[in-house]
Amino acid sequence: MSNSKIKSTHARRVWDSRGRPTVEVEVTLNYNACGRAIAPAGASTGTGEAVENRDGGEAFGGLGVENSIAAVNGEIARALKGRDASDQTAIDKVLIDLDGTADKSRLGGNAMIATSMAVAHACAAARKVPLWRSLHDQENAPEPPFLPLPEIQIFGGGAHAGGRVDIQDYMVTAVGAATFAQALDWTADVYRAAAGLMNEAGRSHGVADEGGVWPDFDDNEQPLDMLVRAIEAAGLRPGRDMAISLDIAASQFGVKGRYRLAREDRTLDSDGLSGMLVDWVERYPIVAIEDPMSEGDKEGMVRFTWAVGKRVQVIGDDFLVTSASRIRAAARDGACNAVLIKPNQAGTLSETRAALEAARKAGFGAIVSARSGETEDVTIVHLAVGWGVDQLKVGSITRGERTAKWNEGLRIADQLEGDLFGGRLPPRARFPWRASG
Ligand code: 2PG
Ligand code: MG
Repeated sequence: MSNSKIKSTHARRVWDSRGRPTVEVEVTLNYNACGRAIAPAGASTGTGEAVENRDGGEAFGGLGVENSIAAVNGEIARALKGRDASDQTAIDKVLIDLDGTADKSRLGGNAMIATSMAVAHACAAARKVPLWRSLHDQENAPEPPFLPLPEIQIFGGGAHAGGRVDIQDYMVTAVGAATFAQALDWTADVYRAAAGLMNEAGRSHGVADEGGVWPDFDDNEQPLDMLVRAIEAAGLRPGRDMAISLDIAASQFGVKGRYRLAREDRTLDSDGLSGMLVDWVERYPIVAIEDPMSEGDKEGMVRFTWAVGKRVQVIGDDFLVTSASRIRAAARDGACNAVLIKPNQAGTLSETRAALEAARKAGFGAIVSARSGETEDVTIVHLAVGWGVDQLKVGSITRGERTAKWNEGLRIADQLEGDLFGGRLPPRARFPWRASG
């Protein structure tokens, strides 16, 4: 298609939700169809992630992105000019070859993912369809398309809340909701209830990095009690309507099988941490646990998955870094049963898609996820719908960079026939604990 040839690629510096610079890329095709995307940024990053290109030096505390922008406006723009934007795999291969490193450190994962996503947006614009539809059509994905089940933060923690508690994300997921809109309605009720209860307890001190209520707790378990109380106060049944989901982000407080819970002033070994989490699974309505062990603790992951993998999703984030080969290895080892899919961990859309494919082949659950440093960019919502991914994680239900995504989901729901989880299985049936009865 001549109207899908790339005419120009342009980058500019914009700002993320932490007030840090990031890269926005605009790709324009012949006949002027245009696509735009912004790179997000993590705080709790896995060591195997595509590396961001940050300038260092004085400006913006070393977090400047002038080198990334120069890379896009210079060599990337030259390499993409005249190429067919509808061949995403070929475009991404150009970027990967041009970068020439294993970790994308030369051009920068931030420059590369923003470019890769902008190309997909431009292509959808040329087709005059929303990105989700453009992706869905190319996939030959099953009809009808459906909305993902949200996983939404109520309390932040860990690296997203100055280490106030050790665990990073205390989330809820509306396993009993009939529609995407209802899942958001219920979550908003729980958020309001949780904020109110914290207020009553004199523990209300604003919000954490991803919009969750600030975690003023005495230990790492108190937030779980508070979540159950908030779910009940919202008139919902814990475990049936609304379940709990956790991101332990254990790489943040564990090295070499030693896990330091600073909030509780104690250090656990791998089995000790695993035992604590298994105990929580027994006593709370938990359906998913992400990164229960640190990224290097494969044996711990295997033992934990063996212990509870039939009852909960054991999700690899830092552990798998959206890498198809790591997912295949984890499947062989039995080290997880689900994976977080973050485009900027992989660095290009094609590699993100390949990770999802590997997850599907392995029978893993998949959750498309935002980063803690986000913007108004809504690409991930389109990826989840277009690729037919069951779940979506975007932080909390407050703050513009989060609501941009949830609200885009509501718009897509309106474009689909009926507000739906697609007439597919009720969402709760997708969790192992339901599948195994
Ligand atoms: C995570 C994400 C989102 P970050 O760990 O899953 O919560 O955080 O982007 O900081 O890695
Ligand atoms: Mg995580």
